[in-house]
Parts: sequence; C-alpha cells; structure tokens
Amino acid sequence: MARSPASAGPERLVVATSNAGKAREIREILSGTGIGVEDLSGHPPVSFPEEGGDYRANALAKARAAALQLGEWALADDSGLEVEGLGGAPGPYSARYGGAGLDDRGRVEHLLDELAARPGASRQARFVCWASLVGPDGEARSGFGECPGRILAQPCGQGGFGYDPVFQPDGYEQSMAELPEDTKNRISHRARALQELVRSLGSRPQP
Ligand code: ITT
Repeated sequence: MARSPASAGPERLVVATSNAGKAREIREILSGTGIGVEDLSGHPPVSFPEEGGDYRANALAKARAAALQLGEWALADDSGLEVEGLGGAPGPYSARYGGAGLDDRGRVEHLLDELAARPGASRQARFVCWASLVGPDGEARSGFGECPGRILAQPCGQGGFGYDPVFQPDGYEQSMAELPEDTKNRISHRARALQELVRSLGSRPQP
C-alpha cells in the first residue's frame, strides 16, 4: 500500500493486539507505506480496557491505551463477523462467541451449530473492521472496512485465522482460509480499513 509522500503520520508504530493473526496481516498490509511496524513484544506490558459493543470505540480505546502507556504511535483494530441469519451475531463479540473457553476452532463449530439450529436462516455475512491510530499526544484517526460473503457448511483451508475457514468472500469460490495470503490482504475488511486510515494521514486528525 502506498502512502503519499506529502502525508503526515508516524515513521513507526506499535500494533496493539494480542491476536498474532491480526498482527501478521497488519504488518503485511502496511508494508510499502514506509511506516515501520512493531508488535507488542519488546515493549513493557500494556493494560487494555474492557471491550464493549462499539467497534470504533473499542479500536480507539485499545490504540489510545497503548499509545499513552508506551509513549509511541499505536494502531489497533476491532473487528468481527456479522451473520444475517443470526441477527448480526457474533458481531463485536466475535472473539468471545460461545464462551471464553473456546479457541478459534471451537467458535467456528459453535457458529455452525447455531446456523444448523436455524434451518433456512440466511448465511449471508460480512467481516467488518475499524482500525484506529493514536499518537503519544492523543491525536487519533480511524478507518472502516468491510468484506461481504457467506458462511460455508464446513470449514475449509488452513490459512488466516478466526472464522476464515467458514467464510467465502463474494466473488471467490474458496474460503478465506484457502485464498493466498496476499489475496486476503487485498480484499479483507482489515485491508480496507487500513487503506482508509492511511489515506487520511494527510488530513486533519479526527476527534
Ligand atoms: P485484540 O483485541 O487483542 O486485537 P481480538 O482477537 O480479541 O484481539 P477483536 O476483539 O477485534 O480482537 O475480535 C476480533 C475477532 O473477530 C477475532 O478474534 C476473530 O474471531 C474475528 N475476526 C476478525 N477478523 C478476522 C479475520 O480477518 N478472519 C477471521 N476472523 C476474524
């Protein structure tokens, strides 16, 4: 992704996430912008606030916590999967869907069980992402992205993370977990949110 040479913004930033899949994708998506991307390892521990039901507020709160505690530019994303036939669930609670004890695979199984219990429920879905960048002085910018698709009957593929094995993006025959990494990083909700955010770097910060 290219950044306008005239644009403002950081020379480097810390990605404020405990999710290794996200951190890897953010690093890859931002390669080519000229921004140096670090993860949380090698930095003092950061304490993050509780997350609520608003993606943008969650992303801003995570980025702000890291920026202020580390004294560095920090980037966070809050993302989730919204399934039409489940009334938009799991939504902002995607990371905890089915209970805190489940891993990615358990959450995927829970999602398939919920849909199986509702025969005829729409499997149309979308991934959404708000990405927020906050400076050490509190200056903030955010960007939004979405990726529409549908939920498959069975998990397929080993790539990506989270719900990728059961999400087929519109216009593709494979699940997100079967697509090459660079394809996901071009079409994903996260890629689109970061594009919007990087484009905004030349303009005034947002409240
Ligand atoms: P951090 O808050 O530390 O960044 P997290 O995983 O808890 O990590 P979120 O609260 O934003 O992050 O939850 C996002 C969840 O949505 C994530 O754990 C996955 O279950 C799902 N998700 C988000 N983006 C995804 C993607 O690209 N592919 C598959 N699942 C995704």
